[in-house]
Amino acid sequence: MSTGRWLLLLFCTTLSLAEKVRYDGHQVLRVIPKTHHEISILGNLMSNLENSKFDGQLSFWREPSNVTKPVDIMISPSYVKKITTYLAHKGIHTKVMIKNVQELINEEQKGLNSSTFAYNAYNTYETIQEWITETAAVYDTATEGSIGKSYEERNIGYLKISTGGTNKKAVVIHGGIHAAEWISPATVLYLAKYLVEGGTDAKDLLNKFDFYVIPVLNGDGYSFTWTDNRLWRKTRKPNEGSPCMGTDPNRNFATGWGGIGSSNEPCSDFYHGTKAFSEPEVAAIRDFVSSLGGGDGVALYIDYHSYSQLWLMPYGYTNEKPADYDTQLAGGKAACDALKKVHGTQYKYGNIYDTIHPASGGSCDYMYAEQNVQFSYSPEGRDKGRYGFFLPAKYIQPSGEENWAALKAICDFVDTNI
Ligand code: 0X9
Ligand code: ZN
Repeated sequence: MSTGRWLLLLFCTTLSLAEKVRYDGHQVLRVIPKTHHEISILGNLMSNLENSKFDGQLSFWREPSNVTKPVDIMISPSYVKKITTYLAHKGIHTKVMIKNVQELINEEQKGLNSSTFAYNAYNTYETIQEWITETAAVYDTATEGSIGKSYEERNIGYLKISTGGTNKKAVVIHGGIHAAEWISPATVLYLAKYLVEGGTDAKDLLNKFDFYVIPVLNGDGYSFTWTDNRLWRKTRKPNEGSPCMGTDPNRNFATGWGGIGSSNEPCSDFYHGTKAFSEPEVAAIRDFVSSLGGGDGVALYIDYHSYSQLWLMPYGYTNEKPADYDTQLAGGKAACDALKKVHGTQYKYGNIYDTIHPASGGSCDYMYAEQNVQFSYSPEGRDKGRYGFFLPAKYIQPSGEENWAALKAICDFVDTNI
């Protein structure tokens, strides 16, 4: 390569690095609150944060909810000492989960290949959409479709996997509603791989259901995590009158919209938007599930997230249990038991409100309560906080394998219980 081209390459690399948000010295601290008093102290920290007192210095990766439920807070270097001292003063113990967030990001970036698709790697929005087209071209059972467009007009593609026949109900699976949760699309792609490759197990499932797999629901946010800010969570639609962009798509559905565990502050990572379905991506999945007939056509809906290793079910907006809770819970147990058999990975299962945190306006609640999909789940994949959102790529395959076992188990369960 000529010196000129080297310099150009160096310039471009430096430029793209310089443009990205960096997290040098940012730490992730875990607090396990022991009392309701401690929860309210953490809650105050969080609302101070939303009132911009800390101006981007703190970010809650796991919000305070119940006693014994871990709270993970990412803190900028200049605030680490202040916050730990403050919490220690209040008698609250903190544990460092991640010493330097940027180091984990650097590790991850080293292994990225943004131009070719691989199941065992993290893939860009573009290569994932190409994968849809190519997979549909290769396999007879697979067809390509779209549920609509994102705010920035990215196509929200899906792969339908079906062996035909009539009266089959649908299973709708999607990843990437939260942009930073990269293991979610990666795992969902693995599930589609098993389905199209059509082993005996896949054939059994395809005799029972048609599958719709949407690898990345929030393509704008996901692309932004590759180009600008690895920790971006929300959509990318600007908010009028605010310098902050985006809405938490998993607070933008109608069920309990605007309630507990969501924020009306556009700068918050849990911002619920101006109204339910204000985000085109959220409206698109609503309309898609409706077009399949809601609960009449869809037997099972799964919205994959990370991290925490939980198999979550309705509700998130209230601590009340749905009428179908016992059956839904038994389905969750079947999924988690099967998942654990593969690599020993333990998931807990239960309603969102008690098992992770109150969350209003979520997909899982909406698909059950409003669209009448009897089995609606939001699993939180690997890990339990060691790597958080930066799960090394070598864990994609095991995550895919164990979630395939979980999918088979939940589909069998749904088939016999619907
Ligand atoms: O808070 C959320 O949206 C989910 N956790 S995450 O860390 N992935 O953001 C949990 C809520 C699960 N689902 C629904 N409320 N639908
Ligand atoms: Zn999520």
